[in-house]
Amino acid sequence: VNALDARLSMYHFYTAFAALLIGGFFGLLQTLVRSEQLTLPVELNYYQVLTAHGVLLALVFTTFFIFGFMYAGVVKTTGEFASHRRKAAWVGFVLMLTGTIMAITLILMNKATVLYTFYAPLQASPFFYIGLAFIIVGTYFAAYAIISQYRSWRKEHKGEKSPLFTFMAVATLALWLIATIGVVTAVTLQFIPWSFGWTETINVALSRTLFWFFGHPLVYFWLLPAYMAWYVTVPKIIGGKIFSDSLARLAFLLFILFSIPVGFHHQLLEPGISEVWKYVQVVLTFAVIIPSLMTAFAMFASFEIAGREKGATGLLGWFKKLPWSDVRFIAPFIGMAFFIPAGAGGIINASHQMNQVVHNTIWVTGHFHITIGATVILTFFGISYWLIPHLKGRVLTKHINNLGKYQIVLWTVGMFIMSAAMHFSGLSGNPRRTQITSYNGHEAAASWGSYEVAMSVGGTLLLFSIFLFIGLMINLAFFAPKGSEEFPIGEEFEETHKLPKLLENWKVWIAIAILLILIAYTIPVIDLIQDAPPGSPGYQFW
Ligand code: HAS
Repeated sequence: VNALDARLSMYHFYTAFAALLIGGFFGLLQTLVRSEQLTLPVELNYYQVLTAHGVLLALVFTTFFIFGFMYAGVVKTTGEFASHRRKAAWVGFVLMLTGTIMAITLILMNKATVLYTFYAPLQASPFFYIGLAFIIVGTYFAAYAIISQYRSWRKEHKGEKSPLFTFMAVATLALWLIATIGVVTAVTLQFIPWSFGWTETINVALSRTLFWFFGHPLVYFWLLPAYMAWYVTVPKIIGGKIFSDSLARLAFLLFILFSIPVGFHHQLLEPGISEVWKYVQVVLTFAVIIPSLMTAFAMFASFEIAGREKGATGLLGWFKKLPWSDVRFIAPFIGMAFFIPAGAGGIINASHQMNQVVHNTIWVTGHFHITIGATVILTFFGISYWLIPHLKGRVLTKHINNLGKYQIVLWTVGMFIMSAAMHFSGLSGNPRRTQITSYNGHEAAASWGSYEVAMSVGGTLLLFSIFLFIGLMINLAFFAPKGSEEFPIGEEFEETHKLPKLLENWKVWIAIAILLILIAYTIPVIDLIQDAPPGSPGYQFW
C-alpha cells in the first residue's frame, strides 16, 4: 500500500484503538459495579458508562477499524486511490471523527444516556443525534471513495473478474447504504425534531422499528470485514488456497438480500407488530444463517486443502498442519471457533418461543460478546498484527508474534469466562442493562452474584489484553525493525478467470433486496403509523 493511502488507513486505526482502550475500560467498570465491587463516583452513573462503552466499542471502534481495513485492501487489490477519492475519504474521516467527539462529549456530560441503541423513549440532547448524522454522512464519503474506485477499475479491466477483496468491500457497503436508510429516517424525521422540542411526542414503536431496520444489518457490517479476512487473507497465511471465489461472492450477495428484512427478530416481544410479520421475518432470519454456514464450509475446505498439500493424511490430519504458532492465524481461528456456539445462540434468539426465555436477559449480552466481541474482534486483532507493520514499513518480529499469542489467549480466556457467565445467568432470568443486582433476595437471583463476579474476572482479563494489544501496536507502528511485511492475498484453489455474470450484476441483487424489504416492512410500517392512537402520550404519526 502506497504511503498516502497507508496514512489514511493508519489514522482510522489510531482512532479505533483509542476507542478500544477507553471503551474497554468502561466495560470493566460495569462488571465491577454489577458485582458490587465498585460504586461509581457521583459524577458518573451506570447507564452513562454503559452508553459510552457500547458506543465506543460497538460503533466507533468497529466503524473506524473497518474503513481503515477496507481502504488498505481496496488499494492493495485495485491500485492507489485517485486524489479526489483520497480527498473524499479524508472528508469522511473528519466528519466521522467530529461526530464521534460530539457524541462522546454529550455522553460524558450525561446528556445522551440513551444506550448504544439510542431508540425512543430514551431521549438525548439533539446534538447527540446531529453527531450521529455526521458519522453517517462521513461513511457515505468513504463509501463513495471505495465504490467509485471499484467502478473505474471495472471500466479499465473490461471482461475481467474484479478482485475478490474489493468486491466484498463493495457488497458490505451496499448493505450499509441500504441499512442506514432506517436510521437516517429515524434521526432526521423523529429524533432531531423531538429532541429540539419541535414535536411533543414520538412514535416509539416506529422509532424502534426504524432502528432495527438498521441495527440488524449493522451486525453484518461488523461481521463481513472479518469474513473478508477469513476468505481472502487466512488461506494465504496458512499456505493454502481460497476454496472457491464464486462461493465467497455468493455468500456476500446473500447477506445483502437477507440481512435487512429481519429487524423484527429484535422486536419479537414488542406489541404493535402482528405475529404474521414477525413470522415472516423469523423465516428470513433463518435464511441469513445460510451464508454463514457456507462460510463455515469454505473455511474447513481451505484448511483441509492447505493441510493435504502439506502432506496430511487421514480424516483430520490436516488439522495438525495448520500454523499454530502464527498469531496472524490463531487470532481469526479462535474467532471462528467462537462463532460456532455464537451462531447457535443466534439461532436460539431468533426462534420465536425461545426468544421469550432470553429476551432482555444478560444472555443476549453474552451472545453479542461472543459474536462481535470474540469472533469479529479476534479477527480484527489478527489483521492488525500484519496490517499495521505492513502500512508502517516495519515487520512483525518473532518476539511480538509470541507476545501477541499471549494477548490473544488473555482475550480468549477473558471472553470465555465473561460470556459463559452471561449466558448461564441469563437463562435464570438475570436482566441485561440494569445496575440493580440484589433483587431483595429473590430466589432466582440467588445464583446471579457469583456469575457477576465471574464476569468481572473475565472483564479484568479483557482489559489486560487490551493494554497488551495497544502496547504491541505502538511497537509495531513506531519501534519494530524496518522492513516489509506481507499483505496476504490468497489465490484460488482452481483458478477461474470467468465469473458467472450474474454474480457481478449488482442491479439484480439490489432489486431483490429492495423487494424483500418491501415485502417484509411495508404493511407493518403502515400499521405502526396508522394504529398509533391519536393523542395518546408517546404516540403520534412520527
Ligand atoms: Fe445476533 C441480538 C440472532 C449473528 C450481534 N446480536 C444481537 C445483539 C447484537 C448481535 C449486538 O434473533 C444485541 C442487540 C441489542 O443490543 O439488543 N444473531 C442472530 C442470528 C445470527 C446472529 C440468527 N449477532 C450475530 C452476529 C453479530 C450479532 C454475527 C455481531 C457481529 N441476535 C439474534 C437475535 C437477537 C440478536 C434474534 C435479538 C435477541 C433479543 O431478544 O434481544 C446468525 O447470523 C448467526 C449465524 C452463524 C452461524 C455460525 C457459522 C459458523 C462459522 C464458524 C466456522 C468455524 C470454523 C473453525 C471453520 C450459523 C462460520 C473451525 C473450528 C474448530 C474448533 C474445528
